[in-house]
Amino acid sequence: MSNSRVLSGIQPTSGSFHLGNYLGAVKQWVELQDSHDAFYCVVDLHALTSAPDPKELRKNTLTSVAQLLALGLDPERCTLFVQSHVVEHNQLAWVMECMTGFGEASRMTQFKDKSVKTGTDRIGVGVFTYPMLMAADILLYQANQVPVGEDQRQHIELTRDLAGRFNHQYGKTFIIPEGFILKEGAKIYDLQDPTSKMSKSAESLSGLIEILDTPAANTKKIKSAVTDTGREITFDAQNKPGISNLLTIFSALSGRSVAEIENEFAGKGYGDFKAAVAEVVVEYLTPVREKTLELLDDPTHLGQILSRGAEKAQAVAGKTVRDVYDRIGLIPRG
Ligand code: ATP
Ligand code: LTN
Repeated sequence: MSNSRVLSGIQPTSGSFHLGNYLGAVKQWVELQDSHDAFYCVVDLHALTSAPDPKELRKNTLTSVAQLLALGLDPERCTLFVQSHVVEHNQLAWVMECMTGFGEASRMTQFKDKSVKTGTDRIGVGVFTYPMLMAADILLYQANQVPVGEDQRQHIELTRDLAGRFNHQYGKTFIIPEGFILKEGAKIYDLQDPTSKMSKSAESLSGLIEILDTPAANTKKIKSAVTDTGREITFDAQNKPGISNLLTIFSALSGRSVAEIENEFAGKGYGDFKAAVAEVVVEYLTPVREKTLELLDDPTHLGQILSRGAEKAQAVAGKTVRDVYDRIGLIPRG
């Protein structure tokens, strides 16, 4: 393991992660555990910006943790914790808010998009300050790299600006993190609308492969995936987005190259191909689903893992906050 540190977070905003979350984010997290000092958090405070039902939030937080473990995060090889268990996130977030310009925060596209949809009167202030909490998540741990999807690039830029601004004003305190923006190839599209990304906010769930859905449900969704005109199984994102998306999924989960799969299915029909994709997906996800359910059956064990994760995280975060408070002139309690 190198000394290089990575940190990333995922929101507990649904009852199951989907295949896009896994192939676009969590799969890389699992790989980075071996090469980096890795910190991963389930960002429940960020999830509050969508005003979740308390019972749902509790359930989704534990289910997120269980899925991350089932997908391959290993508490012996990474630090896995829940954001709200480490109070330093809120402490540093406030300092970051005080260093961010109103105009600067107003230019964040995620906020702009959401305020157009919700209306500026009704949008929560938490959506506005979301990027400063995210900056705190990253800077607390002195992370060198932050593995995220393309949609988070602007937030990473803000984090870098804030870290630089703080260092300039108060002396070198923070490592300036680099985005580790995941490759376009890791983007998975909706099975029914293969030009839009697979997303839990899609209008219909029929194009979404959920990690925790039953094998029968996922098989059905794959078999009714939209395909393209023509009959060849070839990768052509422009003209054959449906088949290309299924090829990406098949390849990522089987570890076989797209060319190899194209060869195997030369001369065969879409029906055969979709049945094979369904088989690979079900074979991959069934043990993950079973492991997740097994972990959820033992909340005491999950609690112990999270408690140890929070302790390890807090040891690092506490040190950063003490240093920051001291530099900005907050006196210690004594
Ligand atoms: P929403 O669209 O409602 O914002 P989402 O389903 O895209 O939600 P997020 O919680 O925003 O999920 O994403 C969690 C992680 O999964 C992020 O790192 C994101 O980049 C990644 N991710 C989400 N959807 C996809 C996808 N279709 N392909 C690849 N990566 C994805
Ligand atoms: N905003 C991110 C989730 C997130 C995050 C972080 C990612 C919150 N804090 C810190 C990386 C580092 C998202 O919506 N995917």
